[in-house]
Amino acid sequence: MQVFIILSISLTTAFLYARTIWKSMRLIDRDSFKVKLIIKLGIAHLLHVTGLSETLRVRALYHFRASNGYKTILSNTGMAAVYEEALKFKIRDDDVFIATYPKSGTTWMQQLVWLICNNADTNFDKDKPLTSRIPYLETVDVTDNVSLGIQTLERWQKNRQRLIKTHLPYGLLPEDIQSGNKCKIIYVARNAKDVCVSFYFFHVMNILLPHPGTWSEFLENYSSGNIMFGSWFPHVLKYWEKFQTDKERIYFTTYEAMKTDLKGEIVAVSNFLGKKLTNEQIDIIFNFCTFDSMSKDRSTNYSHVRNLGMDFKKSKFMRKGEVGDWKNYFTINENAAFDELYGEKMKDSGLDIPFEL
Ligand code: PPS
Repeated sequence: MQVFIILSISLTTAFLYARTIWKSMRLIDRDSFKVKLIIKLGIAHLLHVTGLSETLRVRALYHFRASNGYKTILSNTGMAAVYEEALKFKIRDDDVFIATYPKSGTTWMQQLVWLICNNADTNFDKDKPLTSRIPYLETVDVTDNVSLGIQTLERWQKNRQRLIKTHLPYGLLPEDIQSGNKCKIIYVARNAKDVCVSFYFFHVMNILLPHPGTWSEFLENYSSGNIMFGSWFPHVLKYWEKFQTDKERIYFTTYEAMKTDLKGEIVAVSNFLGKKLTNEQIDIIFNFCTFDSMSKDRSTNYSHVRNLGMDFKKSKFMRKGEVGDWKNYFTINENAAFDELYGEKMKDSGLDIPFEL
C-alpha cells in the first residue's frame, strides 16, 4: 500500500511538472519537440494508422531573420541554424544549383539535369534515390539540428561535380554565390495557383509539416505568405530579376515550358551547362523524364520515404503532374481574389507564367 501511495505521488508530481514545462514553452518549441519525438521514436507510420497524426501536427510557424537581415518562415526552430550554415557554404566553380519555390518541378528538373550531366547514362547510380544523388542543401536532421545536406556536400568527392537542390530564396543563398562567385543556377518557376494546390496536398500527406487546415485556410495563408518557405512572389521575382542581368550564371524556366516542350528544355538546359547531346541521348532523357516514367521509378517517386511521414494513401508525391489542376480547387471568388493579388504583385515584372496550356 505504501509503495502504491509513493508511486502515485511521484507520478502525479512528474506529470504536473512536465505539464508546467510544456505550458511554459512557446508553441513553435512544442511543435519542434513533437516532430523530434515522432522522428526519434520512428512512430510516423503508427500515428497514421491510429489516426493520431492529425492531433499531433505542427500548428505554429517560426518567423526567422537571418544574420544578413533576410526574413523568411520556417516550420521548425532547428532549421534556423542550418539556414545560417547555408549562408557560409563554400561553393565550387562547377556546382549546379537547382533552385525552386517548393512544388514547382524541382524533382523533374533534378532528373533532367542528372541525366544531362551523366551523358544520358540511365544505369549510373540508378538504384540510389535521386534525393541522394542530388542532395538538398538545407536538409536538416531536426532531432539534433544537424545540417545533413551541407555535410554531405562538403564531403563530396573533389573530382565529382555537385548537383544541388535548394528551396532557398535568392537572399539566403550562400554568400559565395551572392558575391558573384562562379557556379550555375537553374531556377524553375511554376504558376502560383498550381503550386498552391500541390503544396496543399503535400501538407495533407506529410505529417511532419505544419497542419494545412482546410483548403480555404491554406489558400489564405499561401496568399499572404504566412506559410513555410514564405511567399511565392518574392521568391520567384528575385530570381527572375537576377536572371535578367546574369544569364551566364542563371537559367530561368517554368514548369509550364517543360510541359509544353520538354525536348526543347532538355536542349536549352544542356546548352546552358555546356553539354553537347546527341539526338539519341535527348530521346533517352525525354523518356526518363515523363511523368509516367518518373511516377513508376522508385528512385524518383519518393516511395523510399513513404513511411517516414508521407502518407501516399492521402496523396502521392507524384500526384497529377498537370497544368491547370487549380481549377478543381479554387472557387470563383477565391480565384478572383487571387487574380487581383497576382496582378498587383506581378505588375511591371515582365514575367508571364501561363495558368493553363
Ligand atoms: S518538392 O517537394 O518541392 O521538391 O516538389 P517538386 O518536385 O518541386 O514538385 C512536385 C510536383 O511536380 C510534379 N512532377 C512532375 N510533373 C510533370 N512531369 C514530371 N515528370 C514530374 N515530376 C514531378 C509532381 O507531380 C508535383 O506536382 P503535382 O501538381 O502535385 O502533381
